[in-house]
Amino acid sequence: MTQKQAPDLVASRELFSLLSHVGLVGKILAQDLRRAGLIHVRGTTGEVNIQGETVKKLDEVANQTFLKVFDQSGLLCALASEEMEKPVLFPENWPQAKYMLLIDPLDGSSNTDCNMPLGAIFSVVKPASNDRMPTEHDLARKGSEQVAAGYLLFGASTMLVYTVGQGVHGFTLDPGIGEFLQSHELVRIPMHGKVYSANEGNYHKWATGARQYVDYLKISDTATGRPYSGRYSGCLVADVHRILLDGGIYLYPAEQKKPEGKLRLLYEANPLAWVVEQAGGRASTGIQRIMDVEPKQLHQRVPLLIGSAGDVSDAEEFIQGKRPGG
Ligand code: FDP
Repeated sequence: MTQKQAPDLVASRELFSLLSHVGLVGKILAQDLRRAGLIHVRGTTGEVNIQGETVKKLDEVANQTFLKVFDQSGLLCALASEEMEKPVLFPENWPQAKYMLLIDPLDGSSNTDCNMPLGAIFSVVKPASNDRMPTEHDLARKGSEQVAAGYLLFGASTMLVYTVGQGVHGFTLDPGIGEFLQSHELVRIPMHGKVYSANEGNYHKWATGARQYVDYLKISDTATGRPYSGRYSGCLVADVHRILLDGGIYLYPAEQKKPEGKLRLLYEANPLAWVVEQAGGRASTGIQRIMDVEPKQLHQRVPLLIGSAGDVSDAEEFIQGKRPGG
């Protein structure tokens, strides 16, 4: 082994260990979610989180599970969560532990009480400098600086899907042996799909371009495979997972009164953007590549169009007013 290879190998072992710990969180949460109706974890805690959203008991359970698993791991110098105003710093692990984890511990919270799919999203970054223990500011990194990203999907089966920049790999939890086994290798997303996923209840809040794009998807045209089918589960992870495998587009666009959109740049958009790009797709704000957005703060929101490269490009053209009528 050359000197150049040695640190890479150590880094990849640590990353592998970090991903295994995400898998452990997945196993614990899958167990809780399977019994959610029996163990009094449905409903709300009565609190409102930093995002101004009502906290579900399962949001809290998921957040605590990530904290417990990673607190004991020794792998992180910092952990930021969509559910917590401030990140948790682990000075005791510095400087050995160079990774920082950002999580949406439970994605699709409105699905918790009706046995619909849920997810968890993670992004791993490293501090810009090795000279000092990172601060809150160091966690807000561009998506293009991620070193690992992915999600857990709690659906009919539990899946762990991730990238470390060498394609996208999917693992399915075999409940019989309690292990994630590889089920999807080097996933590729088609250039166009047949599905669009959006909360159309917000149609009249969207800007003209987004409305015209969705109108366009509904018009019959054999050459472009329209009309597309609408599919929206209320869980970003589940909707993006379908699109990752079959193609199409998920959009949560800017609204006239909420130009920043709804979804969180660091906890949701960046990690999913990297997964989808690694599979050959695209992710955009409508104006800019998601992974090039310069974050200004941890809980920043961003409009999101994500999925098949051709579909995202079409949507961008409408949103930027480059299509006739768009
Ligand atoms: P939720 O607020 O229920 O956690 O992450 C936010 C998210 O769900 C996504 O999972 C989902 O796609 C979207 O927001 C749902 O929002 P709407 O209810 O506004 O459609």
